[in-house]
Amino acid sequence: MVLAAADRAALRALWKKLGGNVGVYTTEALERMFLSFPSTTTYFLHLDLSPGSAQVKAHGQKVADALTLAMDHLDDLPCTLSALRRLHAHELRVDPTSFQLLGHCLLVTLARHFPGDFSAALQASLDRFLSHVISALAADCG
Ligand code: HNI
Repeated sequence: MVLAAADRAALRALWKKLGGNVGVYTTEALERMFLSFPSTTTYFLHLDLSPGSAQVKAHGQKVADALTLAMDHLDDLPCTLSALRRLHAHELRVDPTSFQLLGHCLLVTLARHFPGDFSAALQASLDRFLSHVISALAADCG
């Protein structure tokens, strides 16, 4: 799967705008996911999930760093994310639906914070990016 040049340009511009705050938004997306879709908390019972939790914030930063890494390796996502794929698929056994829920919550979070930027075209580009990441987290690295 290949992202079109227009998608890449839109995504790079958005990431530039997010700057050092990607972790802030991924943390908010996680908190939103835990509240809106409580079944997803079952993977995180060992963490403090209370509002403002430092553990959720630290986890959000890890997810943010992984997404930024993915953004820098759009042509090689399966190999770039292979260790994370092994972790999520084999050790954590995360349900594929939960990935969709986190992606959805990230879209909603970004739409809330950047309403002026969040055109349907940007939504589509972000959705394609997240679909690629989620597929890579489920696919073998050739
Ligand atoms: Ni996920 C750990 C990235 C979706 C449950 N996850 C990580 C880590 C990264 C990461 C990075 C840290 C790995 C490490 O420490 O070596 N996770 C991502 C990304 C996505 C994602 C990029 C999707 C976009 N993870 C999900 C989903 C769930 C999930 C949808 C479950 C609902 N992840 C976990 C759990 C851990 C985890 C559980 C271990 C947390 C811990 O600290 O013990």
